[in-house]
Amino acid sequence: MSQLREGAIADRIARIGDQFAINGDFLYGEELRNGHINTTYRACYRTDDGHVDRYILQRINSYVFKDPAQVMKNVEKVTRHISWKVLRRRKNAAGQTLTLYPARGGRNYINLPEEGGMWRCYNNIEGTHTYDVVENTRQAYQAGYAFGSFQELVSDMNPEDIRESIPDFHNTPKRFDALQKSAAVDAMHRVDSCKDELELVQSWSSQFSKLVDMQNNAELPTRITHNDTKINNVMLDEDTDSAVCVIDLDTVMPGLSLYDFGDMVRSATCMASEDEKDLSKVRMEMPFFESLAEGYLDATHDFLTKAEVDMLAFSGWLITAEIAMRFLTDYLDGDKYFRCDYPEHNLVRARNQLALAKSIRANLPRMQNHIKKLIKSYDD
Ligand code: GN1
Ligand code: MG
Repeated sequence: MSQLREGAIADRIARIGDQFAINGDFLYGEELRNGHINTTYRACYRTDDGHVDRYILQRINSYVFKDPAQVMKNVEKVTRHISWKVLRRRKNAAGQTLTLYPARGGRNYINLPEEGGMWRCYNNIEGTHTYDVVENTRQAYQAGYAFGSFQELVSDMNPEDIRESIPDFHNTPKRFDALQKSAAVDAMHRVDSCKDELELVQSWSSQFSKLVDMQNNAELPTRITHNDTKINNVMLDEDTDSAVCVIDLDTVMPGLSLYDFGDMVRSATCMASEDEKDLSKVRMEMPFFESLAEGYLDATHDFLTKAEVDMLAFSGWLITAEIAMRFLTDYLDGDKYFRCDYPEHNLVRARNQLALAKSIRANLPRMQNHIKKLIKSYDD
């Protein structure tokens, strides 16, 4: 990340910052490139009394989020509810939760067509950092604890207040249907390069509807969930690596707790990044899974149902297969959804996630046993 004091991007960051309730002189900006969807900048200002204040400026991708104003309504409610709860519970929690800054015109966001659309401004959570890939079991535990705590924090919100920001976001059978359609259309003439991957996914497809079927039969509760629980969406204290808060709230909506847990298994138990081409490095590490599950259950065992607990291990495999399908669909469609750095990027990611899904699948019995052991320890 380079600090930009002048030039086209620095000018742009300063221009966008001018639209928000920020006080001080613009010092520098930097682009944060760890998400696949939104454009994110950090902007630094020097205040009159000599402090340096940092803010996050973010453009909401309107190809992905068809109704950004609705996304912002959700985000406003969730950030306020969490701030209310955390500030009442924890001393010195000011600045440790996400807060939106007012924009010119009276909203917490502003439409700037000349800057590509809708922008918002958050506080920068100071004294924290994120990891793009997990490095040790402590980080895995903290990620599980952070997202489990998030589920508790939003559990007393009114679900009717929160709208679906992306319909059928984690509907795995629909993701499979979309992939098949894209393969049939083959708009970019890419199907020949991913025949094996399509075959593998096809061979797994009878299991894709498991969780949505259970939800439709009311065997699993619908909760307000995060839906994008990647390890790099957890802010950890930069000295102690303890979880401080979770970010990226655009997909907070009614859903299944299991997809949240599953996405953590996907992103917090493998030491290789989604971009890794050497598939021999792509595997689930059992000790990371054990710590992750422990952190998550420490925060959630009081309220999870037995059916949820029973499906935790399975959910890790399911969402990894789902995301592989989403990357593959985008590859076939011509890379419209995920930010790509080169033409086969989505194919590389899909292959990587399929390798990870295979590794998780091979470990399911061990994962299941570990969950049972943990659950028993709370009963003892
Ligand atoms: C996207 O924005 P980011 O990078 O946190 C995607 C997630 C995927 C993830 C895969 C809104 O998340 O669903 O799991 O990429 N977000 C959206 O890395 O589609
Ligand atoms: Mg995201």
